[in-house]
Amino acid sequence: MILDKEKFKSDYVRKLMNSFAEEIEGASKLHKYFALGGLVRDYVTENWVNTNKYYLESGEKQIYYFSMEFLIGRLLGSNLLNLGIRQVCKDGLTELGISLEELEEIENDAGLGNGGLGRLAACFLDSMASSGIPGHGCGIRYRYGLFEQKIIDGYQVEVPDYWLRDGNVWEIRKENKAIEVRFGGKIRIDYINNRMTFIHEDYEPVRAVPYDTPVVAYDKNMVNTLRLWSAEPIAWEFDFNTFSRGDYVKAEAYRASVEAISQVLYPDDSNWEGKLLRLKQQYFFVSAGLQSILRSYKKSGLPINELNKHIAVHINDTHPSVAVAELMRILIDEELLSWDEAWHITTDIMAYTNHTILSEALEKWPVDMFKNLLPRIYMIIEEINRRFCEALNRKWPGQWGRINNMSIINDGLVKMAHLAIVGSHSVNGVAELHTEILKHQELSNFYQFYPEKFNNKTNGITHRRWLMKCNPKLSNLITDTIGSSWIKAPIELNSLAKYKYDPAFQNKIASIKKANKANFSNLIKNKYGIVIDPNSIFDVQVKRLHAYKRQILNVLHIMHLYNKLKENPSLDILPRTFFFGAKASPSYHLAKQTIKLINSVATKINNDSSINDKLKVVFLENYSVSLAEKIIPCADVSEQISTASKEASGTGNMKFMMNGAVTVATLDGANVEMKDAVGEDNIVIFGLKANEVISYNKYGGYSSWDVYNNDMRVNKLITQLVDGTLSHSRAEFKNIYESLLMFNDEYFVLKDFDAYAKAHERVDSLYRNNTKWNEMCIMNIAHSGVFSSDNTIKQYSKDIWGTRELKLLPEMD
Ligand code: 26W
Repeated sequence: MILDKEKFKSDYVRKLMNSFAEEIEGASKLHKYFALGGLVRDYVTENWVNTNKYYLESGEKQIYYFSMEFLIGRLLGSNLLNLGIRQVCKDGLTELGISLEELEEIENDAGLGNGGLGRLAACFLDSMASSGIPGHGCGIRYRYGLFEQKIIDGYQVEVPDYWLRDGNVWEIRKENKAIEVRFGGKIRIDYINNRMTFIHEDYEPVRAVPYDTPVVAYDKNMVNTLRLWSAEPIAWEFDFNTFSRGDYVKAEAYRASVEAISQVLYPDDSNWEGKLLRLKQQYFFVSAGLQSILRSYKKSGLPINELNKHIAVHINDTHPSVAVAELMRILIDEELLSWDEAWHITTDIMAYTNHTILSEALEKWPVDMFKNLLPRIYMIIEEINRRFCEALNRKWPGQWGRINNMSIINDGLVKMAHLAIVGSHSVNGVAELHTEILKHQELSNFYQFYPEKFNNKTNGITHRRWLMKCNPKLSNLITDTIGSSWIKAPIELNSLAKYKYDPAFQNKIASIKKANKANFSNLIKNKYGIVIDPNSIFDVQVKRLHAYKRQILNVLHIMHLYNKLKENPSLDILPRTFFFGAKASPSYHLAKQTIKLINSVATKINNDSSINDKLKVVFLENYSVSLAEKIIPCADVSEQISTASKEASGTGNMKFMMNGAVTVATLDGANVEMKDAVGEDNIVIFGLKANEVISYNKYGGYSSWDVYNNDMRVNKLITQLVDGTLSHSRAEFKNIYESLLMFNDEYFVLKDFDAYAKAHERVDSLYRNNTKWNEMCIMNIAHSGVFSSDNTIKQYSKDIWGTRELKLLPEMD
């Protein structure tokens, strides 16, 4: 948008006045932030209204991305960037004596996600809008996001993340768009007008109220919508005179049970109550989302049997897959279509992405729980399954083992991944290797039955947040060097490859990294009191804490470097600072122990002056989107070291690459494609291959005791876990010790140790050659464009959704 500085200044002063009855002099930072956010929102509303109107009137196909998680982070900076008004606002604010950067830091992260899956959903929203695709998000407005992590005595302590405490300037509550969602009760079957009719009785109603957040396109007049649902009790008239005390207690219990639905992201689901709540959450937002889509579709006057021409729904992992049955319910019970018509429309609308092969993420629900909570939906799933099993039996007559294995309902469980596959026309993995593993291992039966459904869509990241916003110096240098066309066509970053050998360009790249590192070092000093050397190699592993991601391999290797330095204090290794950032799921004991291990190693090493500051270890508390934006632009080395075959794709790997880090990687997930893009000279690959891991898992042949007995470095490291070197309590790291030895090292940490140590020796020697290192950084940036989520989303749009990329909205009157 075009905005003049003087106009901005007067708009801003007025907004502050109108919102808080304050002038700049007396206003708090919070109020200054809210005035700015509110003003930016005002600037987008007209386009937002016009976009919605256009979608409604034109019948343009729209895609709804259903996801339990949207890990958005902060919106002020990215909205200013996409609107193209960041500089003018910054200059205007400076003249008013306000620092834009300070205001940006006030915004609470919208942390409505755990990790990659939720962040991918947020990148996709940005890319859909910026590519002109009519696409919206649908999810839950959790009152509490993922917990805030505090590190106390080296342990993770979880604190509730009440991100809405100060209010949320971006969202608009749409009271008039509320929907009723029904739980429990029973189904009575009746014949009305000769049609079998299913009547839902004695159910518990829940009111779903949408909160809409604008999703602003980059340099386009389109604004899409992220709609998050909040659960509230259906209003009831409460009258002390007519209600007895018992009624009051009942009403309060109802209110609490309803509000619990949108209270918190991932309530602990290790018990029945937790599981039930999670299933309730899933049906809640899916039902509200689909009902509201149908309601606005019907407003447009288009016929119901053409729904699939105008609407697509994406199922982000198995969590929202109850959407298949809910859409069937709406089409059959409410729109009175036949089963076959409804099934054709439903499967044409639905598409499913699988994000992990770890079985814990493939949701399964006990039949009893499911039937009681969602009686009509359960009936529909039974019928879908009956027809599906019949079709299987026609293809593979009498192969009961296989049919049972593929059945949606089996072993007393409803298998949501199976429902998603059967009810969608597209099933995709998130990196080439992952999709191959799905096709030939995890889902091979389904692939044989439905080969046409399976396809790959390698993940991506929005280069607007993960380069332009988080690393403005680098972004400006790129534009100064190759022009600005890469911003709209990130693949054109590859023009940078020409400058690979240009010493002047190399120096500029190196000095930007250095400046970023120096800034971050100051931040660390102020926040943690740890002094780090900005000239040391910044070696970073930030991601969820999980055994398969192998933070343990990294920390064991750091201990190994420390052991070497203790043996030989004059050992010639380049100074390194190792950064970790990771949250562990509150009930995941081994993961929490790993955090304590990292912190114990940090304490030991950082306080040992005999190693001359050659090693430093920093655990960054409360890893989040905003912290990622700070650390990624300063990384020299990116650690992507999961056990091959286990990481579906990874997206952090791409963010580091785009900011010019060199990746130490196993051939897992999207690392494989990163290697192909950048060339094997510009990435450091090590370790077992996916097929080797799969083969060990199937046929055996690995014993971690062998490594322990034969490699004395490993032997010493394992011993140090339990001999008091790191903790007064020898039991402190017992579970880690046992997982590596007694349970035969499920993730091949010890097996890959030697290869990993050698990979790091290579890093050390590559870094010594400044010129070579800078060349590698340049090549990584130059070949990262293919991993822009704009590229990914265009493939989804073309191959799966059938949506169009609109250039601009026509001007509306
Ligand atoms: C309790 C069910 C459950 C379990 C795990 C829900 C969610 C998860 C993860 C947080 C899912 C996740 O984030 N998967 C990641 O998805 C990314 C986007 O596709 C991939 O890049 C990562 O490899 C994958 O781990």
